Amino acid sequence: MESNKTFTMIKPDAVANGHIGAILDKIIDNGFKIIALKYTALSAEKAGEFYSVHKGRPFYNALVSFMSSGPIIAAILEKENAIEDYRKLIGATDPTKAEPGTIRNLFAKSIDANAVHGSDSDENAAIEGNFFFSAFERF
Ligand code: IDP
Ligand code: MG
Repeated sequence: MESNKTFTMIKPDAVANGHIGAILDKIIDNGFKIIALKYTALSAEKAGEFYSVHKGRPFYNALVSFMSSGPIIAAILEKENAIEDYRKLIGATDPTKAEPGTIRNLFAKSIDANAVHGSDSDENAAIEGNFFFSAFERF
């Protein structure tokens, strides 16, 4: 299991609000190398599949609907200690609790529209990266 990669999405709110460039700059400035990148969109079915671990939670339907509401950026990032460092860079799930200067503090409006996704484990980073990218799309 690789421990130097994480998977991220720039969510529909941050894309719609014009933050793609600023968020990618922040990712790169913090020492992450982008090894895969795409501008795409999730159907409701695909969003449901991606977030199936949250099925049954009260926010699941709203999450699926929000994540399929517009285009997203998907990316695989590489850095030593990637999972933990990226979770630190994005900040808490609820942006009102995210540390100043974190991506969610700067760009997120609410707990459901919270600007970015970040993997929570090496295992999930691999699953989530494989959900979006083939071997030919990684550099
Ligand atoms: P994370 O994105 O910080 O890892 P998770 O607990 O994995 O947070 O939840 C996945 C996503 O589901 C969150 O990013 C957020 O968009 C949404 N979510 C989580 N908890 C809530 C909630 O209590 N209300 C509304 N949406 C939530
Ligand atoms: Mg999570």
